[in-house]
This record gives sequence, structure tokens and C-alpha cells, in this order.
Amino acid sequence: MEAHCHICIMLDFCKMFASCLSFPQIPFMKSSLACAALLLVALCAKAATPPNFVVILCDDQTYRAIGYNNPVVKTPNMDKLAGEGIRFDRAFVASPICAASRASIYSGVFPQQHGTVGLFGGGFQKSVVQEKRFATLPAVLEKAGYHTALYGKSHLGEPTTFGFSEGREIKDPNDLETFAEVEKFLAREAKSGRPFLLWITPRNPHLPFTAPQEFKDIYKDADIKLDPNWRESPLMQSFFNQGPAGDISFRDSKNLVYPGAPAGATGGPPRNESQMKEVIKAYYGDVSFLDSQIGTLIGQLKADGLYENTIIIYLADNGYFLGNHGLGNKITMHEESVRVPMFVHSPLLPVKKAKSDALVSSLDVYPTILDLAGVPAPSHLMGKSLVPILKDPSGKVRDYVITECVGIPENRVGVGHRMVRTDHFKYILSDADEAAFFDLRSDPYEMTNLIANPELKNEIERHRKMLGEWSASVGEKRLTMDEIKAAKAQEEKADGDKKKRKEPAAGGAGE
Ligand SMILES: [Ca+2]
Repeated sequence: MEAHCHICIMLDFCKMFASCLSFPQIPFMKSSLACAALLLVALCAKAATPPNFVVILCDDQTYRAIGYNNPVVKTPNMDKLAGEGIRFDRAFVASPICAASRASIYSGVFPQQHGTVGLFGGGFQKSVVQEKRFATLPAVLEKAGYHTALYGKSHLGEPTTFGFSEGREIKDPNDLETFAEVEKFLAREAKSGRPFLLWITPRNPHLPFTAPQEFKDIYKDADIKLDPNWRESPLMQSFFNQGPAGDISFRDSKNLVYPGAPAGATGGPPRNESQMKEVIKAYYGDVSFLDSQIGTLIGQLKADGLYENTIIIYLADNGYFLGNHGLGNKITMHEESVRVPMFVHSPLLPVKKAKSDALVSSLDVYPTILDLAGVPAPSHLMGKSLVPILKDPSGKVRDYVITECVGIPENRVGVGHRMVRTDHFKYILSDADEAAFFDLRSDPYEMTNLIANPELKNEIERHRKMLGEWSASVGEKRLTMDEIKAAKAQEEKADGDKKKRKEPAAGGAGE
């Protein structure tokens, strides 16, 4: 029960006071100590209650689209929670594509291990739901006595099929239905007294950006500045366009238009600056709307008497390109796509109001929650508990973090990419054997590829080795370009057979 460090300390105090009482003392002192001991016993009893967990896993929020990282974005509730708790400023997702990322968070392993490497959940259904090769976090917590629920976007089927005790996939783009279910859940659980894991998966700020007008209006006159790496169209290298070099079809999904979305807000980027700025305003409107819903949620936790014993974990399933590198959507290995806002908040935390620069992964959510709950972790987990950082925010749990997106042939995201991110370098390798190396200290927007720089030869080799270690650890099977082309041809044929299918074709949204 190392995770209950704060609780352990309180228990130690209880023992100390209990032993004091056994010594002959003057009556006044003895009575004072007895009062103190009773108070501490009461506190101990409260602290010994297993903590509740509320995880908010939002959709497509890049790390700079939150107030504490960007003053243009208005997120007072998120900022307050992050400010009171511990902020993880260098958090990366296991995959920058919705279904793959979520499947990894629930199962604790990389996409290539559970099999859902892209948008569709077939691999996860097979390895996790049917073959039960990887116990999910909710399933493990349920066995330990927790009641678990998921309300909101799933992308992997009904949540009760992959380990949640209750829940429902909800597709309301404004999350009103999701938060209504959350309110009912909290009211019920407040009465039950059992510990719970509530997993909330809002669809915001994902396209089509349909927040109520009052939230759009926040940005009506905002001075939106495009990032230094804004471009009208992607460069040709595969690590920019997620297709074979020279083929931008995967990144130029201009035919994918969400009903109700602002002009130009397709799966690909808008093609001019003023249109881009309008899309960014609409996106921030969604972020602020979600923020207000989180404010309401906090009020409910307090009103239901759950706030003090609840640990809130906030993160996004992937980031989002706002015209950066000429891109919309996510899916590639650049910071905007793979790096997300993340924080942990709770009155129970041993250290508060702190920031961590440690490299953390979305895969760490699973072991961290188990550690905090005092529940042993299964051996298959690829992430690490962040409890050491919650105790000492200057600490770290790894030297490098990995993200992968190898969606072929399972779906239509193009050539596979994977990256290794260390303290200030990033190495990207694509299935087209194109590589990139960026120094994030001097080049935070990843605009200068240093792969051919002879002075960095050893450093690049060191990163190549790290990526190789990871590749071996997940049993990666890289496809050749011929295999990718064959898979693509097969998909195009399948598309021809299913012209009326609802899902996007090549250049898909990568939800
Ligand atoms: Ca997403």
C-alpha cells in the first residue's frame, strides 16, 4: 500500500498517539492526547477509505489549447484544477489516433500489442474482449471492489464489453447527455458508499466545433496568432504527410466535411490564414465549453460530498494540428499531435500546486490508478506508475517516451510512423524509411530536420537504438512499402464496394 503514503503517515501518527496513551501521564495531558488521538483515528478512518477516481479523457485537445499553456484560451476550471494539483507538462499519448490511443489507455499496452492500431476497434475486440489477453483497468479495479463506469465517446464498443461495470457510449457532440449521466451517477454513488472509477469521455473539442454561441463569442475578437510552423499545405516527406513521400492524399482530406463545422474545418487544414483563424476560434470555443462543464462537475462532486476523497485525472486522447506543418487532424508524430495537457488533482495528493517536466505517457494512467488504489498491477502493463512523481514532482519515471501510429493495413491513415522522445530530442522513423531528428530546445516547433547533421550522428544513433529496443519489446512487424501499397489497393477496392458507408475514406478523420 505504498501508494497510500499520506494515509500511511496518518496511521503512523495514530500508532504513536496510541502508544503515548499507554504511558503514565498527568491527567490533563492524557486527556488532551486522548482527544488528539480520537481526532486522528477519525481522520485515519476517513483516509483509509479507498479513493474514488474520476478520469476525464477528452477528445483532440492539443497541449497548447489550455489556458495555463496559452493565455488566449479561456479554461478557468481546468487551470484551477491543474494549479491546485500536479501538472504534467510533457505528457504524450501512446498513439495520436482516437481508437488506438483509448484502447492503449484501457488495456495498458501499445497499439501494436492489442491490435487496434488505427480508427477501428477490431484488434482490441479480439485481443482484449474475446481472448482476454490484457485485463483492462476497469476490470482489475472491479475485482478489487470498485464500481466502474464509462459515459461518453467510446470508439471501442459499449464500455461494459471491455470491463466497465456500467456505462454507455454517447455520441452527443456537445456532451450534454454525457454530463447528465455523470450527474446521475455521482448522486447514486454518493449514497452507495462504495469506491468508484468514473471515466468521462467528452467528445469536445473534436470537430464539428458546435459549442453554444456564448462560448464561441469568447473568441469573437480574440487576437489569434498562428504558430510559427503554420503552413498552407504539408511538406512532402512522409513524416509530415503520413503518406508515401510526394503523396499528400492522406493529409488533404478536403472531402471529409463535418456537418455544421466552420468553413474549411475538414479533416485536413484550411488553406488560408483567415479561415484557419476562424477554425481555431471555433476549436477554442469547444475547449471553453468543455471547461464550463468540468466546472459544473466539480460543483457536483462537492455537493455530493465526494470531492475530498476523489482523485481527478485529466488528459486528451490525442492532440490536434491547427494548421501546424500545413496539417489539420493529428496522426503524425509532431508535438501538436502527440502531446496533450494532463494533470492530477485531489485533496488527497501528498504534494500540491506543482508542475512536472517528466516524460510521461498515457499508458501510465492505468498503473498510476492501481498504485493510488493500492491494487497490485498486472504484469502486462507497458506504462509506469506516476506515484513517485506525485510524491516528488522533480522526479522522473523514464528516460524516453514512445508514440506509434502504424494504421496500415487496419485502416486508412497511410504510412506508419513511430517516435522516440527524450528530454529535448525527437527521432521519427516512417515505414517509408524516412527519418527526422529534431532538437526541441532550439526548435520547439520542429521546423529543422537534423537527421543529416554529422555532429549529431551519435545522438541520432542512440535514439535509433532506443526505438529499436521498444520495437523489439512490442514485437513490431514493419510493413514494406510494397505491402502498404497492396493494402491500400485492397482498401480502395473495398471502398468501391461500400460506396455508401458512413466512415470516411482515404484521408480519414482519425478520430
Ligand atoms: Ca481523438
